[in-house]
Amino acid sequence: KHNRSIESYFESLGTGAGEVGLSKEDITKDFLHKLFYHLGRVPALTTSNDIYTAMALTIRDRALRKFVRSIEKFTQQDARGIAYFSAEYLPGPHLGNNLLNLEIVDETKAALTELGLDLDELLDEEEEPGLGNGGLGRLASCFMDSLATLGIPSIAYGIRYEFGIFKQEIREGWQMETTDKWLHNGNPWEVMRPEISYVVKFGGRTEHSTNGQNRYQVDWLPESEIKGTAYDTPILGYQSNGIIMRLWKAEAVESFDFSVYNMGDYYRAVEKKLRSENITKVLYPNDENLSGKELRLKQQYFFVSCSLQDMINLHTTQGRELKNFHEKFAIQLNDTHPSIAVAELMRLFVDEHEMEWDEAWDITRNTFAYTNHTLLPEALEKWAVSLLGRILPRHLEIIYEINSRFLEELRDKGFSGDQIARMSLIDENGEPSVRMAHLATVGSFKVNGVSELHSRLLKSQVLNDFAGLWPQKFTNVTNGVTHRRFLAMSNPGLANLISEKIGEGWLTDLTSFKELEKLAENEDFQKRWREVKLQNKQALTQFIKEQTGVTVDPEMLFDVQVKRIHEYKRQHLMVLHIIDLYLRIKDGKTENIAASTFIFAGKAAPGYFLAKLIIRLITAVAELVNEDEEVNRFIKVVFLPNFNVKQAQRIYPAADLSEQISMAGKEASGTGNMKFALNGALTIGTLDGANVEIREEVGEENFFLFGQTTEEIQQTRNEGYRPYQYYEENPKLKKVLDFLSSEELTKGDTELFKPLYHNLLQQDPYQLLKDFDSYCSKKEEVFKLWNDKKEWTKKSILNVARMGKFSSDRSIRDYCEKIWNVKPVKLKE
Ligand code: GFP
Repeated sequence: KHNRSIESYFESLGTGAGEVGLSKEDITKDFLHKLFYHLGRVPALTTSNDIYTAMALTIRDRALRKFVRSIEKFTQQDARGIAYFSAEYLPGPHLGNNLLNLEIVDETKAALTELGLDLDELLDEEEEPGLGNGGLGRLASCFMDSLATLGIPSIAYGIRYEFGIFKQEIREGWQMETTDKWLHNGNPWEVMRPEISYVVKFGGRTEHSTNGQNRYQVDWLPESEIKGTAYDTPILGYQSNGIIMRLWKAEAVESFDFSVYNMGDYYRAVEKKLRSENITKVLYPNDENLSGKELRLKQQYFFVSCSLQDMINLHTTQGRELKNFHEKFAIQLNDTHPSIAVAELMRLFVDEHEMEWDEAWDITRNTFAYTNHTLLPEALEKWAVSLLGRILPRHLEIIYEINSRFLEELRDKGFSGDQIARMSLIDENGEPSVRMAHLATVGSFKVNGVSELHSRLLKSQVLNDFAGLWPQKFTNVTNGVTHRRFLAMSNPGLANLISEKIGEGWLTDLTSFKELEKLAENEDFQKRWREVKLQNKQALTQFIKEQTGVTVDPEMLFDVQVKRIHEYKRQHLMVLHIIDLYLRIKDGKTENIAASTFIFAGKAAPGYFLAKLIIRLITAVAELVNEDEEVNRFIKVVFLPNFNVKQAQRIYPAADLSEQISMAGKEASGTGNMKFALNGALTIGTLDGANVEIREEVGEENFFLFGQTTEEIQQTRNEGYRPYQYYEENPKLKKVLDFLSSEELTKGDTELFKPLYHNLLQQDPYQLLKDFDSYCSKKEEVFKLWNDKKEWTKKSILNVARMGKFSSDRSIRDYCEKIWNVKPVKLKE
């Protein structure tokens, strides 16, 4: 291609032609330019979306400029690059974050003010890409932020879903799903790359032969082919350059099947095109039974194949040999969703690039690393052999080959028949299926969990046999969150107060928050800390009013649980306690209750009946409580519809208490727990996921711990847990549970919550009833402490001061050191 440096190209374009300035004047000029020449708007007809789009394009230019610069530096450094493979991303709105990272918030605000426009209104205008379900996708995006900030050469590969996670509305108390049209106004942040596209095959059969050079050759004769085209979004780092998020969109290889078209069957030709595009149409919601979801498997394979072909292309066009592939790239598999990549890379090496199996396997196994995010058996992906063989016939052969060699190795090492059956890539119980977590484990050089506890349980439970075989392969990287988005950007009040005291170094080094410890008891600082919190609560109060019509009092304790709705996360445990409070207030026993607003938000998978019923329960309790004059002086309940990143950014800064109450052993890490604590909320939580480490860091005296440990849960189960016994023996709990079928709560439809009631009394798989008392008594402590403003504030400050570990910068440094073996490249200009 060319070897002139990008810099010299820009120079040859003339002074400043390649540069985009960062001053207020530069921004104004470019913004108007975009509005008139790019969008072709005249002032009288300009809509607020036009204004937003023009500003987004103005800022994107600057982001791309940074990205181009980093590509050049990375190329010069010749460092190992990281490819992050994730079927989900939740980047959140880009504009505000890019302004922060470019350090031009004030300049942009001033430019807009001069034009009579308001930056906050513009920020509100942005539709966020909902390309993920929850924690997993948001983690991927936090990692992008840190990769970019730390200067790690990296690329984030994924799927450009046309419809992301559904939009949630509440109608008559129930969750209703509507489609998410995040692209309906266009997407100014992405750049379509028609020249970067790859063909992906599906179905058909394979043909085995020996070619002219006596080489065993397999040809895959597919039934159909689809083209994947790259859409690039620059992701900036703070005071650093940028990386790219490359998402693939599916298209027909040819827009029309001309043979069909010529025969006059126009509609069939169009239909074929539409069918191809279906692959990237929609994101699958979590917690649905995916088995048999052919389209989901196709999505996974589609994005993985495009990404691997792209990487091979990047590698070879730079004149490198494939045998060095693993030295130049590490691929991080974000859960099992992209794990078919192990078989695909083997296919590309062996079938398309004529590499010998052993060499190909060696390179493959030194390229991939796998992150596990859950121990829930229903979430560990398996694909029926029959389905996989029909969609990806060649991959099934490759998986069988990998498996037969692997099982041979186990036999040689003297593993028992039982162990071998357990470890096999093929599950022979019932309908034979491929265990994707086993494929990912066998095909990776490292496997990690996402918190200390989770990594330990991963080794002792789900992947126990593998940990015995390859102890060195297993490691832990505790999750982290970007404190730039979740504090600097979304809580400017607190960020400014902190910077005033300790400077701005924390933006790239969160451990410097330690310095705040000495201010924890300073009265003046405490006062200002509380003022900031109150302002944030006032802002949320207004938002709650707009969204739900409910008026809340910002002086009340804001007690918050926001996350996907799932039984294991136990939103309903919080509800049982609220019912208990309601009944106490009705009985006139209001002493010791701190006036509280309970705030919930989160989506339930559309097919997950009990999760949707939990939402219905929350809204029923909310209605009952909020309308009752006797009660609503003490408590209010709010369910905020359509939880997403944008909303999260309003909620965390305003929370006083963070609810992290999952059953121990079920939440792999949690990241909301970190975002709350970072914003000064105290946590009530179990010893689950990263709660354990948060408590260790902030100090046990600054954390409200309750509930059984993982071991105790297991013991309860072993002893034969009988939830009904707790119901019978605990009058308070009985009263609360019976209330679920009361006329008052159900407005006469007393059957409404019976499924939940029976579930709790008969199985209670997440042991709510057993943990109920412990939770309630911890809440008493919370109420007591809330009345002691100084103590509460002190603990709040100490929580923030000790959050250093939970920056995603630390997580990414851990990945660099423990897994990828790469060093951050300092790119600061
Ligand atoms: C999953 C796990 C969480 C974990 C994230 C990121 O998130 O415990 O923090 O992945 O590792 F369950 P969700 O999809 O449940 O939100």
